[in-house]
Parts: sequence; C-alpha cells; structure tokens
Amino acid sequence: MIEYQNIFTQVQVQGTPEWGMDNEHNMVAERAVKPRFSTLIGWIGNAQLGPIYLGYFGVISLATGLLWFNIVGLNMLAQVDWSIPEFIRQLFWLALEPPSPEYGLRIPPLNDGGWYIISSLMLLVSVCAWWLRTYLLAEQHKMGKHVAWAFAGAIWLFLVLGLFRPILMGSWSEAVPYGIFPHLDWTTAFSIRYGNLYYNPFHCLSIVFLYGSVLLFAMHGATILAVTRQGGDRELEQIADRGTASERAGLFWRWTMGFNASMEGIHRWAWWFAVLTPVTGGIGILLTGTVVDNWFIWAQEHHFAPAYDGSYGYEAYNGEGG
Ligand code: 07D
Repeated sequence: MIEYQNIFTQVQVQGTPEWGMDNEHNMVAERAVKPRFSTLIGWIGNAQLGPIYLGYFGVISLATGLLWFNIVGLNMLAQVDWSIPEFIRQLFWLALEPPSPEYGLRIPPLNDGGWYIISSLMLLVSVCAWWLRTYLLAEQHKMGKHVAWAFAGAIWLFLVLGLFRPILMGSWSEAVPYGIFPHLDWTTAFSIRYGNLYYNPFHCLSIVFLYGSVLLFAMHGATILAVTRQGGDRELEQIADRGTASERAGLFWRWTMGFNASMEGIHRWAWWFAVLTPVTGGIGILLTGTVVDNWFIWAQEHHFAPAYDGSYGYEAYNGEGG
C-alpha cells in the first residue's frame, strides 16, 4: 500500500497521455512530439515527456537560436583549421570574440567581429521570441504572466551586457565573447578594469538576492518535503483550505525564527528574490564605465573602502587630517 508520495517515494502515474486543455481547439496543429513515458524522467519529475507546443514564435526561436549556435561553432571550428580533434581538445578555450574597439559601433568585416554581430542578432531574436512564447502560452492557458516577467528580468541583464552598455560606451567591443573560458576571462577582466566589482553596490545587491534565492529555495523545498505526509506538496489545496500541513509548516518556522511566510506568500518571496538578482545586477553593469570608472576609488570616496593609510578616510572627511 502507498502511504504517501514525495520526491523520494514517488509513485509514477503512467496511463493515457495527458494532452492538456484546448477547449477552443486552436493548439492542435502546433503540438508536436507524440507523448511517451520515461521511468527515468519520472524519478525527477513527471514521467510523461511531450507533447511540446511549437507555435510560430517557438519555430522562430529555435531556428534563430540554432543559427547563433552554429555560427559560433563554425567560427570556432575555422579557428582550429576545421580539425574536429583540435575542436574537441580546445573547445573550452575557443571563442567567437566581439569586434575590436577601433570599429566602435560600426559593422566590421565578417572575420573581424562581423560574425559576432550577426550571431548576436540571431541570439537576440531567439531570446525575444522565447519570451513572447512564455507570454502567449500563459495567455492561452489563462494564467498570470509571472514567468514572462521574471524571464524579462533575466533578459534585462542579458540586454545590458550585450546591447545597452556597449551602445552607451560607443563600442561593440564591450560585449561579452561567446566561449566557455573566454566569457569567464571577460568577467574577470571587466571587474579588474573597473576597479573591482565587489565594491559595486549593485553587484553586492545582486549577490544578496542570488544567495537569498538559494536560501529561500532550500527552506521552501525542505519545508514542503517535510510536510508531504500531511499533503503539503498539494500546495493549491493548502492555499485554499489550510490543512494540517500548512499549519504545521507555519508553526515550525514561527517557533524557529518568530516569523512564517504564508503558503502563497513564500512564492512571492521566491519570485522577487529571483527577479531582483538580474534586475539589480543589470543596474550595476549599466553604471560601470558609463557613470563610475573605478568602483574601488568610488568606494573610498564613499568611505567604505579603506584609504591607502588603512583608515576609511573619516579623519580626512571630518577635517581631522590623516
Ligand atoms: C547572465 C543574464 C540572463 C541570461 C539570459 C539567457 C543564452 C543562450 C545557450 C544553453 C545570470 C540568454 C541565453 C545566452 C544559452 C545555450 C546553448 C543571468 C544572466 C537571458 N560574483 N560578476 C554577477 C558573484 C565576482 C562580474 C551576478 C559571486 C568578481 C561581472 C551575480 C561572487 C568578478 C558580472 C554574481 C562574484 C565578478 C557579475 C550575476 C563571488 C570577477 C555581471 C547574476 C562569491 C570574476 C553580473 C552586477 C545572474 C552582474 C555578475 C555573483 C565575484 C564579475 C549576483 C557570488 C569580483 C562582470 N555576479 N564577480 O543572475 O549582474 O546571472 O553584475 O566571488 O555582469 Mg560577480
């Protein structure tokens, strides 16, 4: 007999595939891939795989996304003289780099950053089409647009890094290269060039929300798993009619730390923490090099990085010398 189900003791439901609602019959043509079941997938989620809704923007997004991916890959392959073994060996170090600074915001020759610009345009279209897909599918399902607006938060940072800031700086060379280690090199170089990103308060805020999201996610995930035997994982029912699971979970946190989120509110906490990570991050990147040229000196001027004599400049600030 099955006593209760949670992620560790999951009963996999496998029967007639669920196609989802389509009362107006306007999604039939777009739904692709015959649904099937996978026990392996069932261990970590729903055992049913597919169908997938393609639609107009899904096709655009996949096509342009693949173009971006292939342009980047073929450029990397060209850099190793079309040698597949070298491509595999050097893959993590290879990059499609943005144009060099002398081109400013002009379009350079293909092999001097032109491919970078073309592929970036493809990526931009792909990401935007995928965003539209999240918006329109939510509309078709008569859902709120929370996923689309959260995704827009991430797209804000993506646009700041690759479009808005390069335009404000007057050069495409400011954009991030496509490559595994090269984009890490870019990140480090960016931090060093602008005097250590740790002193950028928006980088601080972004980390607060990033780590905060991790903490909230762990707390929420753990709480729900801990009350699945009372039906806590059926969150909607628990919101509409607070059962023993919500009461117990709330009581646990109130006793532990004096406060408990509500069954609905915890998801608002999660949404805001996640969304504010790239939103604050994007503000920080946009200010870098445009408004602030050196975050360490900026922090010294604002008395939270030590001056070179080891003080925080208070004496000098208060007119007391030193
Ligand atoms: C990147 C944007 C949205 C992405 C989208 C997806 C594709 C297609 C293709 C799968 C994530 C587009 C789709 C590309 C994919 C296929 C095939 C969201 C993104 C829409 N930092 N740092 C952050 C920490 C340092 C630096 C954020 C920690 C150093 C720079 C975050 C530390 C230096 C930038 C964060 C640390 C440095 C950041 C990212 C510790 C040098 C940014 C938030 C412990 C290494 C970015 C304000 C995010 C930012 C950023 C964390 C250290 C540089 C909070 C924990 C001091 C240049 N850092 N960092 O959600 O926003 O990213 O900064 O040391 O640009 Mg940092």
